Amino acid sequence: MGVARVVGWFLGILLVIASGVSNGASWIFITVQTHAPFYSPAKATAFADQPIQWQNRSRMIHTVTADGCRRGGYCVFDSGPIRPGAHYTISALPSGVYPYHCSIHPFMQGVLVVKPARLDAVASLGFRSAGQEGL
Ligand SMILES: [Cu+2]
Repeated sequence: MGVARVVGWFLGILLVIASGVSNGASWIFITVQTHAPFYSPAKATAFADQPIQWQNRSRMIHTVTADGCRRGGYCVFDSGPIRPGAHYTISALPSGVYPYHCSIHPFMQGVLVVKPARLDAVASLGFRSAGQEGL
């Protein structure tokens, strides 16, 4: 009886964890803080169709600014000031590697790696085979 109850509890907890993961998997969360790593995780990986949200958990204003903005290149994203307790969300990004920083505190640096969405991968396969037919 005791064992069955423990097993039941365990399965229940597994269910809760599994449902939490399935809901959470569609979002990537990055914490913004005043101590290293300033963006946690410092290197985050997402699929192209996953929303990414930075949450400012510090008591200072920060930004999430793609390095390209600083170098006068293609400015993929720039949050502008994110107040304490506020957040910044990007709903989707093309696949690529995006180093970024805080424009107020340039020593705050992070990297966002965006992988192709699985749907994109299927679509590109279809496109490739269609192109071969035309040759
Ligand atoms: Cu900052």
